[in-house]
Amino acid sequence: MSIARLTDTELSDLLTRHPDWQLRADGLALERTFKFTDFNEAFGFMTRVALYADKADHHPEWFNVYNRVEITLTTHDAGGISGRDAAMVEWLAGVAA
Ligand code: HBI
Repeated sequence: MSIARLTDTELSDLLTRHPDWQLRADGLALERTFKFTDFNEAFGFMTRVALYADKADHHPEWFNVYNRVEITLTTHDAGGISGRDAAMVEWLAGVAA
């Protein structure tokens, strides 16, 4: 299924609103590192994100070690960053304030 990519303006506005996120060097994904108190907090966060991802049918690329969770968002079906990634950035802003 092909999904539309964000326009340059939409992407720029998103990154302005959410400065914790960076654009990957190839411009095809968004990246953010989350730091928690300990592994228990980090994994609890990951559990919430997993349930969101399953419901939204939109899955992060992520890495976890102890209290650190690195999340990369891209839409494979769009070959870049789509509204689904933007929606997840907005949702995550409320989860890990
Ligand atoms: N997650 N990040 C991401 N990108 C996708 O294109 C995607 C997904 N999860 C499920 C999904 N696509 C399904 O629609 C199938 O296309 C795999």
